[in-house]
Amino acid sequence: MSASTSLADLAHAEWVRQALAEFAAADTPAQLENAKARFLGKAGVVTEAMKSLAALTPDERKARGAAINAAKQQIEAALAARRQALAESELERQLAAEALDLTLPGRRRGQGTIHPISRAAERIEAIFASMGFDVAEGPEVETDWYSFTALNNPENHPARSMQDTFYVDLKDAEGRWLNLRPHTSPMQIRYARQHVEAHRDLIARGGRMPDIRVIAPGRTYRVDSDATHSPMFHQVEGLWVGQDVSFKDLKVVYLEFIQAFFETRELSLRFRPSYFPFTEPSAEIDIRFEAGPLAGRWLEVSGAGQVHPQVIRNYGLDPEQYIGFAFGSGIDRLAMLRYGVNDLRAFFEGDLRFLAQFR
Ligand code: 2NL
Repeated sequence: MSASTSLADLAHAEWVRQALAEFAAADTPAQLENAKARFLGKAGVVTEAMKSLAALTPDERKARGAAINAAKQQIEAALAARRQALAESELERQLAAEALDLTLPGRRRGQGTIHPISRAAERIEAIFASMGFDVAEGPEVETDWYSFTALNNPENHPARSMQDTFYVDLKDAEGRWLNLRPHTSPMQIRYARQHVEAHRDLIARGGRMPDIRVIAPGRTYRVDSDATHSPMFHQVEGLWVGQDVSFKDLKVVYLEFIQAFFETRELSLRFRPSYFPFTEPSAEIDIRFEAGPLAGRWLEVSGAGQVHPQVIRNYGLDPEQYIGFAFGSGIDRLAMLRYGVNDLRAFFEGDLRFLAQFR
């Protein structure tokens, strides 16, 4: 090996040492690429040395070329190692910056609640079910016969007028406009007629038909809108028909219901004479809390009465043999009293600040 070759080897070792030092000093990918250019770029030390090989003899070129290549490979290896080290530390930095705080509570989806009117209705259904009443639900769009005629409303009764009842632009088989039911009584009529039909043979043989005991809760509609009336409201009607039921049964059932609904025995009932076309005699039912924030005032909560003989006939029964008692209460009003709500409209505006209070 010639003397010049060993000297050149020394220079190559020095390039490698220098390149390693500059790569190590580079803190960013950009600085590293600049350092790389000084050694491996177009005008870099290594590239220039390669170009200078052309002037050498074949032997010198072979020896020198091998030495340059060896140095170039070491520099490239060092460059690759430093690139990877910088990439890894950049990843570490990013991971640290974007770290998740796993101790933070998760974002929960807001939980829905049962609407207070639905809650009141469910409570009413459970209470009457516990006293042996069936729950009947049915159409909100009704025929004239079920909403009015079957309930003994005279042909000219104001309830039938467009000032009081919503009509639908469709006619029934008798050519009369369909209505949005102004009470849930039509469902009581449907239920009673089905019950009678189901026991037709028994009744014809003079047998004893099982009593009709049913409540009909649901949406009802009247042309009315202010702080205490909504054009859509909720009603529950109750009906008990049998061969030996009496006004006493109505009183006992209603007292039991209202005390269970308000969860207090410190509650009295008062029946005041009234008038409805479908009951005779008829009464308004008032309640009075004997304790609590509402104590002392009589509050009207229901209409009631003995089912009119004509309505008994419309069930398909003989009013000489069957007697019935019925009541109708506003669910919205009961819910207002139960939950301390003073404006009926709050139930129907869909404001979550109001509704979320009923969790
Ligand atoms: C009221 C009055 C009442 C009835 C509803 C009824 C149902 C049938 C037969 C007889 Cl099928 N009566 N229901 C009876 C009396 C009063 O409601 O002002 N409710 C808020």
